[in-house]
Amino acid sequence: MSFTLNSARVIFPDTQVAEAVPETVKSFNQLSAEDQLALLWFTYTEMGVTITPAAMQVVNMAFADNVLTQIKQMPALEQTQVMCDLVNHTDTPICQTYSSFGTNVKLGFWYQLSDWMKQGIVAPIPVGYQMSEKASDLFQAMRQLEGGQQLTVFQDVVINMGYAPTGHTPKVKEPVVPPQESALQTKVNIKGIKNVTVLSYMNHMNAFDFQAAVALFAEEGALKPPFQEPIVGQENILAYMREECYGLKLLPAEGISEPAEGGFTQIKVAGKVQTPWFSDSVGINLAWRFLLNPEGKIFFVGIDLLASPQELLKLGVVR
Ligand code: 45D
Repeated sequence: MSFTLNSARVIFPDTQVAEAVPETVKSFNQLSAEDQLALLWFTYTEMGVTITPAAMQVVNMAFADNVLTQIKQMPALEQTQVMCDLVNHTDTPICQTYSSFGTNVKLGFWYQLSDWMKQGIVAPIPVGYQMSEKASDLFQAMRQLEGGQQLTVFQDVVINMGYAPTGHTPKVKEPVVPPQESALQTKVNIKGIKNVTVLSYMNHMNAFDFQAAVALFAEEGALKPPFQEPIVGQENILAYMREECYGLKLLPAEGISEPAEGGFTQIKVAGKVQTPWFSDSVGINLAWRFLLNPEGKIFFVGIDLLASPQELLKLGVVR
């Protein structure tokens, strides 16, 4: 018997995933636009970590310049309306443009607005805004989440704002960034793992050498990001990496490797990832679940957000 994508997805079934994230996003989406904006704003300003302004340099903000300038010049009420439209997925030109941005441009867009809100250039959340009871409860729940989980909620919410007509707006094409020069490249050490494919995956990702990382996959290999469906095939994975992975720092710590059916090998690695937005002030606890085919190519890798840091330590015991 050989693996299929469906049977590959469920390797290491005991991995405890941070289900609190999709649950929070779901309750969040049921709130009014005003409540959503206020709740995000209160959580964001309370998090106690600030965005690394240098992160904006790795983002192609030119794509958002027009819209940002437009918003900047609006009267306050209109500015608030634009933000509500984005949350409500209203069909407006700005919402459509927003939907065409890649993840980092969307995050950068809100970062710019938050900066202008602090400076009084863009309408802020009204001081003393009273959230509904539901929103206040969710705010308490958000506060309990680990930093990395809060960030994932933010990212998820921000990605889905705006209006995409047929559910599919053509994405703006961002330029391809060259990999880091080899002199600057670092090599990871993963306790318990000597597998060359897995080590090379981590090293290539950290060097932003996505072409080399994708070459480690089988032709029809798949990569499953947290809370998303798998991305299948080298070409699609490369496009995804170019859009989502620039500036990420993978910090794998420990792993286990064992034989699986049909000459395959399954390897689970736990560790952290840092996003360029917050560099080393937030570590996101993750696991990578690799399934390598008999040729040593990546047939499947699932990336999961872990429920708790304890999951990092349990590795050898629970799988
Ligand atoms: O007024 O190996 C609000 C893969 C609204 C690839 C706002 C991966 C109100 C393979 C929005 C609050 C990618 C899967 C204003 C690994 C309001 C692989 C502003 C994993 C102004 C490891 C809010 C990578 C702002 C992972 C400015 C898991 C919010 C990466 C900004 C995770 C929020 C990255 C930001 C994450 C959030 C990044 C910048 C979770 C960034 C989150």
